[in-house]
Amino acid sequence: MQYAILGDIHSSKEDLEEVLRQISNEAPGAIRIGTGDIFECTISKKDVTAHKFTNLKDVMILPDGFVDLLTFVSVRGNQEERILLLTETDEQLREKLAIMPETYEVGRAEIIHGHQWEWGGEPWDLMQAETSAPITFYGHSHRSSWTMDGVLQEVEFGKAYELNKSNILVNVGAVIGNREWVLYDAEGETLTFMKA
Ligand SMILES: [Mn+2]
Repeated sequence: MQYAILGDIHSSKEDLEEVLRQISNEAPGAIRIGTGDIFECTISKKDVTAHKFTNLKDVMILPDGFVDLLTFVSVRGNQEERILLLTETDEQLREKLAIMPETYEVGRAEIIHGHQWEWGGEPWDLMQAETSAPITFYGHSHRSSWTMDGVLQEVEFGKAYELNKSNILVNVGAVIGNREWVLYDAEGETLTFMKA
């Protein structure tokens, strides 16, 4: 089974369309899965108050037709969590956000947004990850990268890397701006970074 893993879309409809087009061309049979931050929340973390908005459009970017492109499962990111925290409405989209899982399993891999982990340093990066699967796909920092046993590996777009070990962490990059995603072949145990 092949999986097309994509995330950090941040409501960028054009970038998502380009990535979905490439997935359809390069891996038409792949199951698409999101790593979260599908939507962009327009209220920053520091501006969050107890006030509850009753209109989703007041707290998020929602381009026309964007939701129609979201035909795949996604784990939730910090953007979705903030949108939920800020709103109180029976709009159907809010319910869709509320049921997004925190993690999702595919083959021997797990998918998580990654904001749950410890981030920091200069430049800002992942400090510590708590993983439970041999292979973990995440996002959050908008940088395509991967490590095996904590050692940073090369990233060449379009090249298939073998995942013959455990303790593998894969940052799938961002759809917004970079149009990056990852193709994971669970049978052949390969990983290919892609860029549309
Ligand atoms: Mn994020």
